[in-house]
Amino acid sequence: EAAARAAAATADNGAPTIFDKIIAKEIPANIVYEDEKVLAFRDINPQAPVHVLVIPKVRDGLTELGKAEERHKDILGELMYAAKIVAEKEGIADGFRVVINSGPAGCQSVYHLHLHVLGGRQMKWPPG
Ligand code: DGP
Repeated sequence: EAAARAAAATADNGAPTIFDKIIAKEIPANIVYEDEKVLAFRDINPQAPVHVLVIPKVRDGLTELGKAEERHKDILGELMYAAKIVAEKEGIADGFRVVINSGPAGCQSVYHLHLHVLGGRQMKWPPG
């Protein structure tokens, strides 16, 4: 948890993130779904048997949900729908969780908006 807090504390400075390198295929990722606008790949540090990140291929200022603007409404819908496609592909569509960490207090560590799709085990509430 300390490591997560430390990473989150670096916050958003608008710089490119590791996800740009994944989009550019400069570093490998285990891609589970891709279309024109969205890329989905397995989280490097999975918190559930299925843990997939869904990201926009073009960040367009969407570093975090808390900074979303009107123009991002379409891509926000694309991401949500892609999460459902990922859940179906992973065989967890009957029960899964979607999480967005936004900002340092939300424990966000990579400042390129992403949805976490989690499942394959019984999820608990409240989340940890
Ligand atoms: P968040 O804390 O919400 O910003 O989540 C960022 C997630 O990104 C975290 O769960 C770990 C994951 N992650 C960070 N670097 C990489 C990487 O290079 N590859 C992959 N596949 N996932 C990464």
